Amino acid sequence: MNRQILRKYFIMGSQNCDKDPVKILETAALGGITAFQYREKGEGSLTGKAKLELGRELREICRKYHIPFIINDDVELAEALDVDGIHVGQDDQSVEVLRKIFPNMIIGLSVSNDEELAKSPIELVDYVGAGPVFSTATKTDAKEAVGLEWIQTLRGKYPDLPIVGIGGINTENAASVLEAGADGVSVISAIAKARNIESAVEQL
Ligand code: TZP
Ligand code: MG
Repeated sequence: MNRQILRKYFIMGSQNCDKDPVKILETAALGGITAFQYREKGEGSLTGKAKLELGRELREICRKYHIPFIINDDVELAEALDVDGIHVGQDDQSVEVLRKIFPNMIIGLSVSNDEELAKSPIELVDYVGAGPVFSTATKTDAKEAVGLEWIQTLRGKYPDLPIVGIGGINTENAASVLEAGADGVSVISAIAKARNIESAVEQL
């Protein structure tokens, strides 16, 4: 995987949007995001046919702008939307199973601490999501913030592993995440809720 796709990695589902998700993604694409994750999850999120339909529209935008489209933990949609990648957490579909089903797909895994790292098949994933770096209100069941130290620790242990920071990252603190050793920043609210989406993406 080209690690540069992690540089400005936008994550979004309809539950994160105060306006049309399709417009938000298109504006973010124009602004220069390098990857997109469709994460339809949590309170107010779509399911079933509605989730699929929105996924199709967002998939099309990513094709148009040549942005990798990654689905959050949904094997069915991974197939239906012909995605570029799938991202899973520690309690989701196992990476071992995913790698068997999708030998060539980008697979991302969230890793929040040493205990999770110890049971993670790092050799099977293309990148890890490290965090929450800072505290966040976006994910109600997010773990305690792990700080920049967790990025530094992971980078120290895995000099060549593609790493993207997540959680509470914004235009003010993004540079510190890169300085700590991450290849990029993944954000929800810093883009989805930005007053000027294009300039937010530029500043990240
Ligand atoms: N996983 C850990 S924190 C988080 C996810 C999905 C939410 C990040 O949202 P924000 O708005 O960028 O803090
Ligand atoms: Mg998950």
